[in-house]
Amino acid sequence: MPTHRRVVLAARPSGVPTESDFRLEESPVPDPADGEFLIESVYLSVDPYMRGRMRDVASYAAPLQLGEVMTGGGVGRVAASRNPRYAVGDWVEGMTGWQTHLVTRGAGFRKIDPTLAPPSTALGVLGMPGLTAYFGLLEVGAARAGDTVVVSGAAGAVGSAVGQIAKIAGCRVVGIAGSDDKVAWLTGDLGFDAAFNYKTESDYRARIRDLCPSGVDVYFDNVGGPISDAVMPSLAQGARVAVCGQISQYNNEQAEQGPRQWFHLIVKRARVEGFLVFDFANRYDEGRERLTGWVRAGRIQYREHFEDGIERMPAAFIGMLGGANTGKMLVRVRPE
Ligand code: NAP
Ligand code: FER
Repeated sequence: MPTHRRVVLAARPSGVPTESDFRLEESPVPDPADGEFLIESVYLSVDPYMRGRMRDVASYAAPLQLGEVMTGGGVGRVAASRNPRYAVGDWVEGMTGWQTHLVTRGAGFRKIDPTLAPPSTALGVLGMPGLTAYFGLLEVGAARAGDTVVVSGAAGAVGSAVGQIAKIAGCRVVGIAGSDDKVAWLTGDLGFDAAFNYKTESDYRARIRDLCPSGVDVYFDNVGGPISDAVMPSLAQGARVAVCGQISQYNNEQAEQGPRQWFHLIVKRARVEGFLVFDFANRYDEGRERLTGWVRAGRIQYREHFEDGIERMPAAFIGMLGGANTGKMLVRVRPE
């Protein structure tokens, strides 16, 4: 008998989350009622935003309650259906939560075509992170041919796509990431013009200045903190800072001081703009189509880091927050 297994929020973390903040629960697999279908999860996503959902602070969604299934996107297959629009075997993507099974009427789910690309990519380069890179770079950052683009968190799901889209757009690209292997991937395989390891570099500011002699036209910020402070003095005239994420701050219980390097915004007539990928929801089809074309043509490469088994969700999430992933961090719940 298959069992429905799910990971719930057991305690609100203080600082870096630990395994004891999560709990694995089991119950019988539910049956779909009329109009519903049953999804068997195959890949589940762990994403930085989930750290925010664990706090007792309202945002675009109400905070998770203790005992609730962790929020998250997933890809799976229809295992039973009483909904005429979904047939057994269909691949679907949507907000499954951290669980092996889900019964739904289909709201927020879409079918994916496994012949276009591996289904797991619907959570990474062809999913929310890829769309974030596409719209954040081209719309918010307004990257244009000839621009110098700096991206932090460069070897992650969003950052690795940002750099490659920027190359396609004719930009010069500099990445900042947390290991020599990540840097080697960016410059050796993905076509970044330069990259450095912030964990072994003592003077970020000088390094960025050296790598961007004509200044930074677009800074795609995934991390915030000291890395972002160090980019500001190198902004070019009319620069755009697209604030996508601030992961260096997500485990802080007390907000850090800053940002304080904003005098440079005056001198450089620069614009800083935060955004959420959801702002572009009415253009997702366009974004997915272009990303799919680039991936299929080999112009965008991607990597996935897989952990195996629903019980590895907390470890995958904690690992991702600490930089264990190159590319997109995913959990494989069952074989395809
Ligand atoms: P990811 O980059 O695949 O994984 C997170 C990475 O963050 C880790 O691999 C780690 O790599 C890096 N990191 C962790 N702590 C850090 C620190 N103190 N300083 C610098 N880097 C640190 O995750 P993702 O899903 O692509 O998300 C990247 C960023 O985009 C996050 O900030 C996320 O919140 C944001 N995001 C925003 C939106 C939106 O709509 N605005 C949507 C999706 C994602 P290193 O080894 O390099 O440290
Ligand atoms: C993210 C960081 C923050 C993200 C969403 C948010 C989708 C939104 C937070 C909020 O509205 O409180 O990486 O990805």
